[in-house]
Amino acid sequence: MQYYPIENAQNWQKEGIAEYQINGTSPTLAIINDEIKRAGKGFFNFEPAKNKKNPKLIISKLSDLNSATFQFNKEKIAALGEDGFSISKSQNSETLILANTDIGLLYGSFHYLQLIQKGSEVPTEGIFQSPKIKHRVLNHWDNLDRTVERGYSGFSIWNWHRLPRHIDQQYLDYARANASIGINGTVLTNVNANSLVLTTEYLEKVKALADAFRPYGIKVYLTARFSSPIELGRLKTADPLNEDVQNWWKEKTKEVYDYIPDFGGFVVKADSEGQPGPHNYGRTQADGANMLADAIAPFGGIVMWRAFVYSENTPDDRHKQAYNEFKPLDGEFRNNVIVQVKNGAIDFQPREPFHPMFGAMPQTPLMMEFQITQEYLGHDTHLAFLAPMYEEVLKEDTFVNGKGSEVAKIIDGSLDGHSLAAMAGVANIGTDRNWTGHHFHQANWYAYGKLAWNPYENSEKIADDWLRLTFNNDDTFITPIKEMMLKSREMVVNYMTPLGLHHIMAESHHYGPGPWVTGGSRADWTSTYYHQASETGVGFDRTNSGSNALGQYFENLQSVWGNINSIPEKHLLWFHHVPWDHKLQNGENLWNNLAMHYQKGVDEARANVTLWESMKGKIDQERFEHTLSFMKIQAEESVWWRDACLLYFGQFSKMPLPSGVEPPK
Ligand code: GCW
Repeated sequence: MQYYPIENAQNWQKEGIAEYQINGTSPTLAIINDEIKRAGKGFFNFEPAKNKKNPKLIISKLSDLNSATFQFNKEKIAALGEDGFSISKSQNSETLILANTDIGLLYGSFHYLQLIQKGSEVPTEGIFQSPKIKHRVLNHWDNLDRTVERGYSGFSIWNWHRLPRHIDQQYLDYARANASIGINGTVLTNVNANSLVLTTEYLEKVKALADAFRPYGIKVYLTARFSSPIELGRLKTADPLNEDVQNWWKEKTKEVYDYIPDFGGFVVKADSEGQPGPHNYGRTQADGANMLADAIAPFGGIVMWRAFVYSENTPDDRHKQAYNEFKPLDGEFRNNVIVQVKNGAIDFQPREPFHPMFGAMPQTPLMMEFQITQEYLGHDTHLAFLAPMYEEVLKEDTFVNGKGSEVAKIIDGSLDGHSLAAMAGVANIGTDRNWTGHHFHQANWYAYGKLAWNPYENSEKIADDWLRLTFNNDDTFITPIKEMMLKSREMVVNYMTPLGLHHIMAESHHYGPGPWVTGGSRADWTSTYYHQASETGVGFDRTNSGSNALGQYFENLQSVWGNINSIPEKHLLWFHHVPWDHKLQNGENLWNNLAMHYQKGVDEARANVTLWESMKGKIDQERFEHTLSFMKIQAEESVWWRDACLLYFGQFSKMPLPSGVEPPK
């Protein structure tokens, strides 16, 4: 989107945007026009000419094109639906960007400009794309005072004080960035919600944002605090079965739609970490969700009801709680409710097995919630390219309908025939000049968008494209740095939580190591709960000799994961309590393996610094230096993680460090 200059451009690249035609007029088409002008200036330092006699680029909705003049596959394009587009060559070798809607054209135009930047020609068979997931949303955990929960890149970009009258350029840049990767929804507010956002004063502000985002195809959503009828409506209760409460939500929803006729819907976190919810009234999650669903249904909105429900009153393994609560409700939700499930059962760890709810509720559409912000992966300073983590989960086979029942098929609705499909990513952006703190964390925002559009996309392609669009097209830079990106998440797993360890981060802020943390007010808010280290071994027994969380998965997985010798080692300590001297596949015992993983993570973080230093001169000085300083922080802190964890666990294993592992200082 920077449209940096293209050196040694080929003719097709220049001619591709030199003269163009856009059929029709609308705010969205005006944005496309603006992008083409920007691209011409940026790529080639010229001004593309519009509506010349024989334009080489034609951008048009099907309904605005004279099919007698051009040959194209009408049915195929019509089948691409609302957001899809095609890019192809006409018989006279014009490039045609065609779609059924203006938003489809916007996506197609961005795609085309990205091809030009990367130097990739439109293939002769053309490009036909449409998103596999209808609602592709960012979740901002942004508070109204502009702090951001688990946000590490400055403050919230929503300047509520200046809204509604001032529309900051940053909002438009944000909308451009999202549209360029297919994101079509934004939940403006934190799931730990403040009911104030539903007041008339705030709705005016929300409307201003919605108006600004509309031409970019981005719908606005809000988090709804369950107790709002009490806080705003002065009712005595928020019981979802109470008629006054139901009416209050109906009225409120109508008001929201008066301001924002295409409002997307509500996102709700209830009965979790102190948030109010239907439990307060002895009601179920379905009762709560359906009440809102009924209020919003007449306007075409949806309810994204989060499954991140766990409570101190349930002494059972936290892993099991959401499944236990939601599975019995399968089939009880209204058809405009989608249940929003985190990728894993605990909480956005560097690695988790997929959430057992995927596959367990065939009658209910389930959406994926990924975290883009790196709450548990070193915040903004540690480089971790997250596409491989997202891809790993999406590709996991749940076996619900036998082999081939991957999580991605549940999310896109294809496995159970649901048309309501969505994906949410907890945003990592803020007021930092580069949006995301670490320059490379822009890649995670990008990757999220790409996987929401197509959950079958692969990480390698995402990294390759992102690097080429962001830095340059120089393979001596792209090849090694792409490899570095692709390995970076595993590197973080190695120096933080190898072999299935989890939630051993320091208390509250979750940044550094804290496997010793016992001081939380709740058993499940301590680290020792999750690793269970003792002289007998380490790991959480979730097999049938322990909590049997494993019983929530399908048969094939129960038998493979239930066996200490056949479970993939990456999940070993998640499901098993393993003796220190137990031999793993490489013939070394558990302790040695643990130590070697930690050392590997450190070695890789250090090697990244050296590699990056060798890239000096290949990209601009500013981003080079910024990234280098963050990588040095990461390398130093990987040592901190290794030393802390090995010193801590070593008290239990009482074994010496294997050769090749540096002793802690
Ligand atoms: O990951 C945990 C975070 C909380 C967050 C919660 C959630 C918004 O530590 O900060 O609250 O998850 O997802 O609701």
